[in-house]
Amino acid sequence: MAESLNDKIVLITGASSGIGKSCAQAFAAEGSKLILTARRIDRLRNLSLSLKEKYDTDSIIFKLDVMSNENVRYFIGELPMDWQAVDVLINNAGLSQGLAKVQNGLLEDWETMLDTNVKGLLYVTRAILPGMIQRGRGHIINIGSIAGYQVYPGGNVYCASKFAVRALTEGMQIDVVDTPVRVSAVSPGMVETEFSLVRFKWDDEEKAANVYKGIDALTPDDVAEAVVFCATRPAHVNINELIIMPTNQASANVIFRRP
Ligand code: NDP
Ligand code: 8X3
Repeated sequence: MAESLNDKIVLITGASSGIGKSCAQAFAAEGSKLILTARRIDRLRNLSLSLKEKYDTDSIIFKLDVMSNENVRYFIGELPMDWQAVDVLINNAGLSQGLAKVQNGLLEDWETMLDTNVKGLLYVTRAILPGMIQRGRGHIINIGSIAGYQVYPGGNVYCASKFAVRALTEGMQIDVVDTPVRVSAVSPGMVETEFSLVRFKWDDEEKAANVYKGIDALTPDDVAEAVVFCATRPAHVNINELIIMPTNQASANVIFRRP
């Protein structure tokens, strides 16, 4: 029987935008209780209010920078008692910075990507997973990427970080194989969000918009639907990995664009 998400506690990192925000909306529609985290707290406040209005969702918001383990530990310590038994963790916070070749790359961009996409995911998981194992229930859903399967020009370090997310997903599946806890990865191709604006550091809106030119990219809602699908499988079923692409994208490097 499909798992109900009603009243489940769902923790989302990077809920202030894009896929994380859409996940918040999709899980709210399923009746879940939400822990919404990101650095831009104002956005979370607005999201929380709108979910209350639309779905009568109970949610709490936290300013959380996943790059800092100190910040993650503080956040965990601040969680109210009745919000501590997280049922679903969506490790979504992530970003790319630049498209430079390695020989021209900026060290601070590499560090931001690796600290967020890899170490941040690990910090949050390390804080939440032991409780799931102890309670004998829980589901971790990592947002990977097609960039975790194939490398594209200029993708070097971002792709490496998403290859790492894939390896960590597999590693965690091995680590919890003797427990009822599930670990899944949802790995999208091109999704139209703030991702490209962030990649170009909010400096070049036209360049960011061109990434999605001539193709019907995935929407963040498409991805959220896939995440809900993973989370609602019966308890004995785990979706190990789910790759979801726009119809006109065959791989990280093969994209058909309308002229
Ligand atoms: P957005 O830029 O729209 O959203 C990224 C989210 O991550 C924001 O909410 C941002 O919140 C949060 N975030 C970034 N850095 C940190 C940090 N240090 N601590 C906490 N939160 C952080 O992009 P997407 O929705 O597209 O990206 C979400 C995930 O999906 C990422 O992991 C990305 O790699 C992945 N992905 C995206 C694809 C795409 O084409 N868009 C395709 C495949 C995967 P804030 O800035 O407020 O902290
Ligand atoms: C983000 C999508 O376009 O960099 O993971 O492969 S892309």
